[in-house]
Amino acid sequence: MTYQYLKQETRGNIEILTISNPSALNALNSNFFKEFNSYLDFIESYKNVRVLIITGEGKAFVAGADISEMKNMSQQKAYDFSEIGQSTFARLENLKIPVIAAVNGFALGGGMELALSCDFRIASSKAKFGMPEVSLGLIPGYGGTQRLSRLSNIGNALFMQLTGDMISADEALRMNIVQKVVEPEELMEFCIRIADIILQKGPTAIQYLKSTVRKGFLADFSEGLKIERDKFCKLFDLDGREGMKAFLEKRKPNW
Ligand code: CO8
Repeated sequence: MTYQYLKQETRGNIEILTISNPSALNALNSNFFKEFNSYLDFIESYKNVRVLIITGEGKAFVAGADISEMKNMSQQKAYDFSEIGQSTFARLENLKIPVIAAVNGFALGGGMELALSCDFRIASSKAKFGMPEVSLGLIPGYGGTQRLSRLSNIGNALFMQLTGDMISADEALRMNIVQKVVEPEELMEFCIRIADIILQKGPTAIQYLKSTVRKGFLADFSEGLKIERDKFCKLFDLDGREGMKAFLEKRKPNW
């Protein structure tokens, strides 16, 4: 399938998705969300894809929602635009497979919210993060008010969102917003290396791990433990049997 705002590359079991609208710093408009949802349909149905990496073309990861599209929106249209973004990013967050944000440049507003919806973030040392909505007289509308405080802490979330200031990749690392900072030219290869490590693990275990952590994070602690033991025991009839046998036989598992 060909897209206007997305570039797709498959490397074995790894998918690299590049958001591509560089003349507007990859700003997210309504058509982007239509395309992205049909791309997610593809990812959900194409079982060969086991890790997804998302990046942006040019100097931005994504510089936010498209301000030129939003400027004349009615309240109802803005509500709908927020809902589309929220549901799309929730869908991304809940994909069965791990999703890595390869943050190459500006990740602002809706772009930072997109990065926050991925499972973890690897940043180029040139990346900049920010939630500048208040500078436009707005607040974040794609989940940023909720995800950032859960991921980092409430002080960091309020600091970033009340000032609207941009922070460097190193500051984002200190705030637990990103997991690693690498040189720009190493960003994609580094993400692929991480994806390759994940591909060596039990494929069902990886999916169970992701859903257990994600569901448990939103549940209370004892419910989280229940989710964990339900998934844990199922793996004894799935990847776990072969993984443990292979360890004892001193060979690679054959999953
Ligand atoms: N929307 C539309 N166009 C954009 C956006 C954007 N978010 N960001 C950049 N562009 C465009 C610029 O207008 C410019 O277009 P043109 O060449 O036609 O003038 C082009 O991209 C290049 O940008 P700059 O010339 O500004 O590039 P600089 O390197 O000088 O500056 C910045 C880069 C600092 C990233 C600057 O472009 C900037 O501040 N961008 C806006 C960032 C921003 O405010 N983002 C938040 C948007 S609001 C949001 O994301 C809310 C999400 C929730 C929505 C809920 C639904 C209702």
